[in-house]
Amino acid sequence: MRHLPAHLDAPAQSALLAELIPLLARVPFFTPTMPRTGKPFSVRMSNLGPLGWVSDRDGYRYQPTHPATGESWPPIPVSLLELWDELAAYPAPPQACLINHYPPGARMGLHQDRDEVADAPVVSVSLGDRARFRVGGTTRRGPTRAVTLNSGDVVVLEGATRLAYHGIDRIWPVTSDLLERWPDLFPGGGRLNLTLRRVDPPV
Ligand code: MD3
Ligand code: FE
Repeated sequence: MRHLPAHLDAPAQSALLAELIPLLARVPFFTPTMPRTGKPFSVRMSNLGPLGWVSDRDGYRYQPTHPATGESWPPIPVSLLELWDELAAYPAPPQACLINHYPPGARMGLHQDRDEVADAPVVSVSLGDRARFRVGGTTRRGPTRAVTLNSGDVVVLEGATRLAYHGIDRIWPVTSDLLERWPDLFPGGGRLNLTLRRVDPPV
């Protein structure tokens, strides 16, 4: 995995977040639930692009519309498509930008991302509070290592790490003031993570 600390400087982070705000008014955060059990995630989600990742009692899947409103996901901003072109070295654009919001205290358990074409990278952008990211190998057991992700950090998952187990152990509250400008949208601040994903093989 390639970790690019502070790949986005503070003005670029603000500009990106300002672009996302009106889009999030069209496709508000929803609370995904676990397949079968219906247990809610502590992370809230939305998506941009032709496809969005959703999870509910029926399972995980990509779909073209918001699970609560039925609205189409808005297009992925050009700035993020340019980031993909700069870093992904993949012959097709991303089809989904999953937006995760971690309120203070939210976590994401160890998992693999296996709902996409496996040979495309995933490009991740962190905004807001600092997080402890954990990444292991391609089995659930075995050693893991922790990586601190700060606002503006970009991570590129490619090659062997693309199918690695990974998760977010914790968010350190009030370690960034970026999300404070929109308290109605981000009560208590927290962290945003954007992941650019290619779902289908290139046409
Ligand atoms: C490592 N998100 O949305 S992003 C997810 O910070 C997810 O919100 C985390 O895991 C977050 O599925 C981590 C970085 C990331 C994304 C995909 C990966 C790391 C990965 C795929 C394989 C290995
Ligand atoms: Fe993941």
